[in-house]
Amino acid sequence: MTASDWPYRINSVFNPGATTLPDGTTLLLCRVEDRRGLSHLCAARSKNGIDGWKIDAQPTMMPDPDHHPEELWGVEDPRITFVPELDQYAVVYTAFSFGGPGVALAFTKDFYQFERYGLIMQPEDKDAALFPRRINGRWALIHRPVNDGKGNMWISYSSDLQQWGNHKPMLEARLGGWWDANKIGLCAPPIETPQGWLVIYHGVRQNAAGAIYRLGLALFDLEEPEHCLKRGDEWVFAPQEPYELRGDVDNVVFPCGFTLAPDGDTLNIYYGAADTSIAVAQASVDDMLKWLSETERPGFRRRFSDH
Ligand code: BMA
Repeated sequence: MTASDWPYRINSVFNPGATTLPDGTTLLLCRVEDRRGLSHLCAARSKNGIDGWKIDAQPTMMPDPDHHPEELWGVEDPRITFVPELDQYAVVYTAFSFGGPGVALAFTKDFYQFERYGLIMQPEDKDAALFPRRINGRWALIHRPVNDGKGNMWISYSSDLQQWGNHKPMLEARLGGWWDANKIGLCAPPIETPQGWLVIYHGVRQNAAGAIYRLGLALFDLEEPEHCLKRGDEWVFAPQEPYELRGDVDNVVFPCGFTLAPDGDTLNIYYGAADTSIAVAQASVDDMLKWLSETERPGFRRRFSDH
């Protein structure tokens, strides 16, 4: 999808959250940038997840700065997690205002009405998603605070979804010339597999021309997700097609969501391409797990950036 598909005038559409509705419909909650430069969220629905998208006639979730000043400059990059215990979808998104980007949480049953919980992680923090179930009795959230220009993935825990603590580093950016040096962040919400939580993350590589956003894989312990079991050395997906290489921000592939087919293996990964359009790529969970087992260097210290 591109801006020209939209029923109202916009600049660009990218970085959608994704989920499958009970009737099998694929729902994307798209980040839409208007022609002031500010973002809101808009839902698009498709029977097959590939084409025939029906886009809401108006913005689905606008920033609400009167009640939520943290949304003054927009709401961005939603990650959707269906939470069976609550029978609702959690939408974790970036709220942007004076302090910078922060992590906000809302719940919805239908993607028409949203109940906002407000900011749950103060700026500068983003790239966050809720786990679909409690882990050892507590809710868990992956997020990416930034300190001194370095961005690592952290995990935090809560018993009520409002107060968050027990903050632990989960995955650190590597250093130097690595594709995932200095700044990484979660892409889509973690995928539960029998071997662990499979996480697609992005690495931001700065170079003379700007930055390249590429994707890598890591696997985390099911009951202690701050513990990294495997981390791939190489990226698995990078800007390559013209629409990924050129746009409002060149060289960006940025997924915020996936759907899992009834076969339990095939993922449709929805991503923003060059901050300008929405694209989809297919992958197999099995293949990704196999790849992680094959590419790992033995004896590699996974979490800390000492290599
Ligand atoms: C990140 C986020 C994304 C965006 C990417 C590339 O920091 O703001 O929304 O797609 O930069 O501009």
